[in-house]
Amino acid sequence: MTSSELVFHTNPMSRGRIVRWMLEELGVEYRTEVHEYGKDMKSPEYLAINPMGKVPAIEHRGVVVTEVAAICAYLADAFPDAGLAPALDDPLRGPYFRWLFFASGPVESAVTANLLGQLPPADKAGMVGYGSYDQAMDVLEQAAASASPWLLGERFSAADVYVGSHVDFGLAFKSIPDRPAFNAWAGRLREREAYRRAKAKDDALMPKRD
Ligand SMILES: N[C@@H](CCC(=O)N[C@@H](CS)C(=O)NCC(=O)O)C(=O)O
Repeated sequence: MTSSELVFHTNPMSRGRIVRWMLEELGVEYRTEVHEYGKDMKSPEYLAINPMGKVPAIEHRGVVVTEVAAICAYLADAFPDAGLAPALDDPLRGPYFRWLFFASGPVESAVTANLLGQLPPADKAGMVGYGSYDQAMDVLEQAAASASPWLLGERFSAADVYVGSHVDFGLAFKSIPDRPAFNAWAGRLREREAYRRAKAKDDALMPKRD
């Protein structure tokens, strides 16, 4: 790997699709390395990149970044010309981080617990980071409803890519409720050129069925 190269570690059936979309929004050059589930992702070589043995991960200028939300935020800052992160002195940086972290923590945890049938008892909402599944979905819906057209207003950002991907996947896999605000925002996101390009590239990497 040359020090300026951007390497994208992924599998087309993974959250790596979110990072692919982010990379396509940035319009930067990158090299894709596909890792198979199982032995490949748990190999010493890959564990040296991501000790979780999970995809996605990126390597950029000798820096490894894992965790989709962190990768999106890192890339937006690393390639400022694309304008996908509010500048340091821009007050929109507040809601930008708020929604990125809200989706990567509370939303992701609530959706997973719900899918696994492991939601905590209602009387424990005060100590659960996402409160309850319904509460997390209601606040996510408020975010979606405020997206006009994007989460930060006129300005499309990495938060649309990351938080919007939770809504997009959630609707597709029925892991979030089917609500008008979710559909309206996801509909706008799916129209984006970069979204379509990323989807086509990952679809082309899917295992062929005979
Ligand atoms: N919190 C991580 C989750 C990454 C993750 O769970 N990736 C899954 C695919 S979507 C994976 O690589 N699973 C393989 C395994 O754990 O063996 C992120 O946001 O990047």
